[in-house]
Amino acid sequence: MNLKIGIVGLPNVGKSTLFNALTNAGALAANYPFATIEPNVGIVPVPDDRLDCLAKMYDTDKVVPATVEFVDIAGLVAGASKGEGLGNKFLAHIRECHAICHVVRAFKSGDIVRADNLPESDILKQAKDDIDIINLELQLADEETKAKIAAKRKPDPADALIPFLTDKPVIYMFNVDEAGLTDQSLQSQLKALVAPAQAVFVNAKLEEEMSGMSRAERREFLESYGVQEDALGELIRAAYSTLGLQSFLTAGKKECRAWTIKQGALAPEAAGAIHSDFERGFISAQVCNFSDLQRLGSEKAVKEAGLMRTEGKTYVMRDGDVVEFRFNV
Ligand SMILES: Nc1nc2c(ncn2[C@@H]2O[C@H](COP(=O)(O)OP(=O)(O)O)[C@@H](O)[C@H]2O)c(=O)[nH]1
Ligand SMILES: [Mg+2]
Repeated sequence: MNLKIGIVGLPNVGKSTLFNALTNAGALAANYPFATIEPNVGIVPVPDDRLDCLAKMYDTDKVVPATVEFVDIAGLVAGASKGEGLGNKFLAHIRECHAICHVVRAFKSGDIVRADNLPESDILKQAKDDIDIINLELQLADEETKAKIAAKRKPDPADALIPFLTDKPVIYMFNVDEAGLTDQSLQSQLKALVAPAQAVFVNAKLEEEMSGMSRAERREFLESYGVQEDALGELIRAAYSTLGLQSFLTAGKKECRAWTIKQGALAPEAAGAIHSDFERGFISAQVCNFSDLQRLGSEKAVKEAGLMRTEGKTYVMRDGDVVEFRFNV
């Protein structure tokens, strides 16, 4: 599956800055050309150290990471449903998204005015007000959709399949300033504000400054601010866990590749992520765990250690499984 995430939030919270940083980070992380389909849509490879390791081990010709598509959705302001600002027509773009990344301003800057033009006073209270505005607009957009459906003279069965915005899982991305990055008290209060939804904390300005840096440089740079992972890594981790996703790997001379599947998926379903024929004609899966492969250094060594398994139709896939499927079509 190609994970798709829509970025929403009030104006001037840092959405576009983050969108640019996320797409840039992905391009660098995997040294893989990302596609900007439209100025506000970008496909980003999921950074995965395991793939780099496998690529070396198998002297691979081609590395294919899993991908995430980001959509930067502009135009949401208070009253968007009544046509304020650009209105809410851009929300159509998030109907197809698996999750929403809701960017919330939690930095202080005299230069960058808040959407409501109010002076910055209380980060926590203003973050809550901002979140409520966006969530209300999402709710109103859904009500508008429901009203349109109800107004139809003849019921349309396809309407039952319309995805509502308020049903989408939300990950809150708080755009904090440098102090906020390590302010545990502020972070736990912001977390509590949105629980049980997941919260991640990033500094869009720093993320922007890292454009052009290698992965190692990015790590070092972030560490100097007390940060472990960049915004892309944080967001993807939160999205995988919120959506109950995991990845498995395929490895060989021709190609090393990461695939995204649901947690709890059985082997045939995982095979189906590669090709529907693989699922239909599934016979078995040769499976070992990435950590064994990494520790022992080669597929041969894993086999000799008795750690290569043959699994059948009822095998429950695990994150980091390195798999070769046997199938018959
Ligand atoms: N001080 C500060 N400014 C930021 C930060 N993130 C974004 N900005 C600035 O805020 C302004 C609006 O950012 P933008 O990404 O365009 O916001 P959008 O309207 O949500 O897309 C720009 O001038 C950014 O440089 C941040 O973390 N700290
Ligand atoms: Mg913008």
